[in-house]
Amino acid sequence: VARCTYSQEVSPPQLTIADQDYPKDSWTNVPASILSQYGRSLHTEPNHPLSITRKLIESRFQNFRHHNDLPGVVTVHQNFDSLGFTPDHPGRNRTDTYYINKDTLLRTHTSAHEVDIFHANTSDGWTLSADVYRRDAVDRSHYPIFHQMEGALTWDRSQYATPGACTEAIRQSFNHLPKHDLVVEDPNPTFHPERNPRQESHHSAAETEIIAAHLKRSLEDMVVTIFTAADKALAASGQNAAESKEPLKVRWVEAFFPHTSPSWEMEVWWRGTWLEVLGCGVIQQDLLIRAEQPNRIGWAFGLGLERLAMLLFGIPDIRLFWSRDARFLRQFDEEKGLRRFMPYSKHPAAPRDVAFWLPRGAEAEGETVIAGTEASTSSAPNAAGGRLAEPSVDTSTHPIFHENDLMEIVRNIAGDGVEDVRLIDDFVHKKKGRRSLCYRIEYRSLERTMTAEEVNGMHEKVCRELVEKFGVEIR
Ligand code: FA5
Ligand code: MG
Repeated sequence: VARCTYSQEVSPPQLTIADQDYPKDSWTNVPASILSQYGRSLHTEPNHPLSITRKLIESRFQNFRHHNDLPGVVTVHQNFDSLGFTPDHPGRNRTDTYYINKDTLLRTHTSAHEVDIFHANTSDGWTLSADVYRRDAVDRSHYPIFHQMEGALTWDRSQYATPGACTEAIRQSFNHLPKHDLVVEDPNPTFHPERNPRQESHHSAAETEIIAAHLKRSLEDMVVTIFTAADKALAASGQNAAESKEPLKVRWVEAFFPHTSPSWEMEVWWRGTWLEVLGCGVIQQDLLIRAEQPNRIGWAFGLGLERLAMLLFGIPDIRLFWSRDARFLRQFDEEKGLRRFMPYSKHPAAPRDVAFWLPRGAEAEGETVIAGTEASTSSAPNAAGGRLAEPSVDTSTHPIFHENDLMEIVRNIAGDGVEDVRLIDDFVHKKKGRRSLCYRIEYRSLERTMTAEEVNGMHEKVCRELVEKFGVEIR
């Protein structure tokens, strides 16, 4: 049930979300297509694969407190400042984030609640699952709303006679973690002074080492839990998928997050590629100090529930999670146990290309479109989806084109009838001094075959909006 309405630019000057009014301003950029999905809470819907996946992961974190109902509207402070994001961090850009107004947004990650939960201090370990919102690429593993689970475990140094005794307690706890025979690639040192520093003014090398070891082993074990369940599901379904024969493999990659250091991402080998499933690290002590827990030290992670659910059930397309089609929903049943997803008929794809000249002055020679802005909320500053033009462009008539603007136009028009949007050509015409881009849009419904007229109609609308909103010239 949609629990919100979208007010048009003209009147009234506010957005209503879950019965709460928010004044609009020049930052407001949440489209109706997003608001209409707000509050569906798939991660708590009984028998939904996201809910089943969440419960399975929660079962691995016993003695943790599990939070599942924090609302998605948060302050800019919660989402960014409280975590130590710098004022110029690219994740704050309106190209990447849905703003309700300049102070309020739809959370881009579950980390937005870390400081509040640490501050409440009701348990050493906790998880938090929720819907998160990002302006992002369109393809089979990206959707503008997805679900994350945040998790953290901290130890209170003040409970121990010496810091060394606390370190020893963490080691004891580590020694009791389940062992596994998962193949793990972890080629880098736990910390590195330039690439992945430990917090020297707060943590000893021994503390950093043992917290990191505890974190990695816990998350590896979580993956083992998921895949053991997946194997069982496969057996129960009597399926014999080729992918299951590949040995399970994970690897640790150095990463950067403002709220952890050192930091890593975990990737899982899936259908011939490394799929990133989570980010994590040793919690920034400054964050715990802000949360009035200066004596606590520990680890935190944030994982993508869809990514793991896709692995667990063999779900091939992220849009399926939003399906209300019984052919999808009836396949999942908590009582009957896990079963692999059986794809129902695949409808034909309808590719359409759109090629256009960017407005004059937007050629920004040599610069390429930066696709896949998934890392921009959390990662290094250079991981941002780049604006395409230099500031010298005249933006008085049109805003500067950003790839995510195209993604949103397509989503608003085609809804879940679009599977993938990608750049297939990008060149600068030297004589004309203009830059041309060509995108291929794959229209495909998961539920039915679309007619050529229908697809053409949507595609024409996309072209028209590109011209109207960004002043591009269709080639
Ligand atoms: C974060 O959001 C950090 N807040 C994670 C974190 C938490 C780090 C706590 C350290 C401590 P990232 O942007 O990489 O990081 O997203 C985390 C996970 O969410 C990704 O690994 C991926 O599994 C999932 N994810 C990210 N973008 C999408 C998307 N568009 N669609 C589906 N899943 C996504
Ligand atoms: Mg990432």
